[in-house]
Amino acid sequence: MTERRPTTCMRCAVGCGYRQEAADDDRRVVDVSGDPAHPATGGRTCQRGVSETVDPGADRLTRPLIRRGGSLRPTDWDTALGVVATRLIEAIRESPDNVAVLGSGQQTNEAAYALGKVTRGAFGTRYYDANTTLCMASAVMAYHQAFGSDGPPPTYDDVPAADTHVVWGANPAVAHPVLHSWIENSAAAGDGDLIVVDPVETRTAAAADRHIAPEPGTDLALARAVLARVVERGAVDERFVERHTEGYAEAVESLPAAADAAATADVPLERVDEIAGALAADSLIYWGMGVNQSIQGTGTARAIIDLCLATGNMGPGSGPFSLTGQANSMGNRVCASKRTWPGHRPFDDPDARRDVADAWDVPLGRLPDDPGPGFVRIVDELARGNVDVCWTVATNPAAGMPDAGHVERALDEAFLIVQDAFRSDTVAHADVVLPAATWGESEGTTTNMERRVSRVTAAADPPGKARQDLDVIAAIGNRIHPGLFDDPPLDPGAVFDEMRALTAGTTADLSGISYDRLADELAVRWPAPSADAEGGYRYRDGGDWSFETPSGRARFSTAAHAEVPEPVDGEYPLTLTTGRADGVYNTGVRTRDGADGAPTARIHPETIARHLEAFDRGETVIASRRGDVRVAVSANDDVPPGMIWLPIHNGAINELTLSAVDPDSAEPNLKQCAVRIAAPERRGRRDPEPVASE
Ligand SMILES: Nc1nc2c(c(=O)[nH]1)N[C@H]1C(S)=C(S)[C@@H](COP(=O)(O)OP(=O)(O)OC[C@H]3O[C@@H](n4cnc5c(=O)[nH]c(N)nc54)[C@H](O)[C@@H]3O)O[C@H]1N2
Ligand SMILES: Nc1nc2c(c(=O)[nH]1)N[C@H]1C(S)=C(S)[C@@H](COP(=O)(O)OP(=O)(O)OC[C@H]3O[C@@H](n4cnc5c(=O)[nH]c(N)nc54)[C@H](O)[C@@H]3O)O[C@H]1N2
Ligand code: SF4
Ligand SMILES: [Mo]
Repeated sequence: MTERRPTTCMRCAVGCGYRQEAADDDRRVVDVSGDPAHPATGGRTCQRGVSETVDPGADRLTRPLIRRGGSLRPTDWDTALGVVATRLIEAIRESPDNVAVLGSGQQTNEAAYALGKVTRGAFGTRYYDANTTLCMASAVMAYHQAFGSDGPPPTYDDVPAADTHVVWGANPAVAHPVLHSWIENSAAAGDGDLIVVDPVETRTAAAADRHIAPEPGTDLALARAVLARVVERGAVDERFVERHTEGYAEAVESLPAAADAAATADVPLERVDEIAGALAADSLIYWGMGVNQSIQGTGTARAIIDLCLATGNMGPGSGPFSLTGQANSMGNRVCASKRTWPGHRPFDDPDARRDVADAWDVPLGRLPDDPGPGFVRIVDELARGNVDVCWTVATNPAAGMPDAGHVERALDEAFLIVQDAFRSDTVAHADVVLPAATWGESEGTTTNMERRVSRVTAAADPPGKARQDLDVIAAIGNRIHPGLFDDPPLDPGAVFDEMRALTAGTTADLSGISYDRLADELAVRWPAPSADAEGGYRYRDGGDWSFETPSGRARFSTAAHAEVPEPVDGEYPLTLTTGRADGVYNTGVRTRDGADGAPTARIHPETIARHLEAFDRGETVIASRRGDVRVAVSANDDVPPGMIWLPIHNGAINELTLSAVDPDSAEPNLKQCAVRIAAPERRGRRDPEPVASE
């Protein structure tokens, strides 16, 4: 056995510190345990994180593959990269926007930074985005609009210090178990209060002091009703509002009558008052995909921020705290993102553009002028035949995106390069497959949801010919723009140094964080402008508030509730929602065991009773305007009548969902669409493609 090396769990953005151990003989990770020395999590872990890290399971990609004569066949790296480079060069010659790149919040900071450098600096395409737009973009946009900068103000230190915990459209008992245990402990202490806002009685809701169940897609109305009651009850922190905010009068002016807004959300006014009353204590409001994944995601997240501003719930033990999902979504936004340059530098700032072009040693004119239309609309460009080559890295759009049938057709329109560790649904559409290393096999850093940068280390060798993402990205980058990187294999520490230098002096300053410092301290929060600085609660310079807006004040908002993009009607009378289950991760690439395994829909017994003719031996078909999926049924009264709940962890689910996006954040409305149930009559879905023997 080798010594235990510190690393970080890459399964969710809680970012638990691990120690991992590999067997000497075959260099596999054999054991992982919580690292008691880790400053963020102190040794805590959850079962899913540990088991997925030790045994990633599923079908690993071990050799590059190339499509010949209609099937994917093994090839060597030189051939695969040669073909990739030729296709990219031909495409870019016509126009940089002839290439699309889809990245991920599951890459290390180093790989994400390198991918941004290649796509923006070597290709110059505007069609670049990461799957974080399917996930946290609405929260990011709301922070940006309200505070002038991305990322939540509070940190984990504030959880034990808060009295009221409002969990809005999130299910941390399942999705962020370690954080959930801190929330529960804090709420259980003294006079603490845990309030959950979710149409479904989730495990988090069942464990709460109060569960408030709005009509799906009415959260903005509910948040406005709460603010209206806060104002009417005279519970506004006028001193904070007066000194540190702007737009309060307009916000109040724009408020609906509390009773009307409560009725829209189908929540009794007394329950609205319970939330308003609880906010008088030090309160954290956490939120998740039930808020973000909506055409009103940004507006709702801002309404939640407004509640914190109005009640003076800013500062230690309080504030708005979005629950980031993927392990490194936060890092992806700092290192390379659709809207910003490294360090959250504004996309259209001429100085930022010059600094970035200089640092990358690429012509300024090559940097795209506009940040592109976002993940979902990029794929629409593929569907229209406007993009010749698409490269996906650590994302599975054929399954993870809304209206997946349309996405699969779009992916077939382009020459598709898939860089993945596992045989994902997207691999079936690939022209070239680049096999990547994954957890325990890659070196780098990741950034958790409280902005803490932590090391990710390799204890094991990747299987077969798989290579670390960073090396694959650099190899492609150097073929398009020679000298963009050192020759692979790269030193991730040097890439991190290049990236952190570019963040110096920005709002997301990582310049004081180095691999040496991480070896000593294990994890450090940004902003860290020097080797002994570490970020804490944001926007509080020496105790005084200074937000990153032009006025230095936080901004109130005025958005008003609008109907969901696809309301139920006579033809499609039920609302479909999709969410996380225990022990299963996102599109479920690693947990399908090769079986056809129909997903299980949770449906209220009353709804089942009303549609009995549609059930056949415990199965039914859920149909939307875009597709239909055969499902097993579990009668479940945690789900309200009129709603169908499906787990997201099956490639078929998104055949049903809707590609409408929030106009501000470009995040899709994944949480509500209209469906009906019909008697089973199966429509085939593409099975995983057999691969010629390796
Ligand atoms: N076990 C597990 N953990 C995970 C993941 C996983 O796949 N599996 N994925 C990770 C990732 S990438 C992410 S982004 C996070 C996501 O973490 P969460 O945001 O907690 O996850 P979800 O289950 O997608 O959605 C949260 C809740 O939104 C509710 N909801 C649906 N519609 C509405 C609505 O109209 N209003 C309100 N208020 N709520 C609504 C759902 O009922 C659900 O309980 O989880 C991370 N952790
Ligand atoms: N209906 C519905 N759809 C949803 C959601 C929902 O709530 N409802 N949630 C959305 C959210 S929040 C998210 S984050 C997205 C996620 O959407 P996707 O990104 O499409 O889904 P994942 O399953 O996370 O895909 C990650 C891919 O990365 C691969 N991978 C893992 N590790 C590595 C690695 O180290 N290197 C490389 N190269 N590849 C690796 C995995 O094998 C997998 O194929 O799904 C979105 N889709
Ligand atoms: S809570 Fe998240 S980061 Fe922590 S061990 Fe579980 S999956 Fe990993
Ligand atoms: Mo996510």
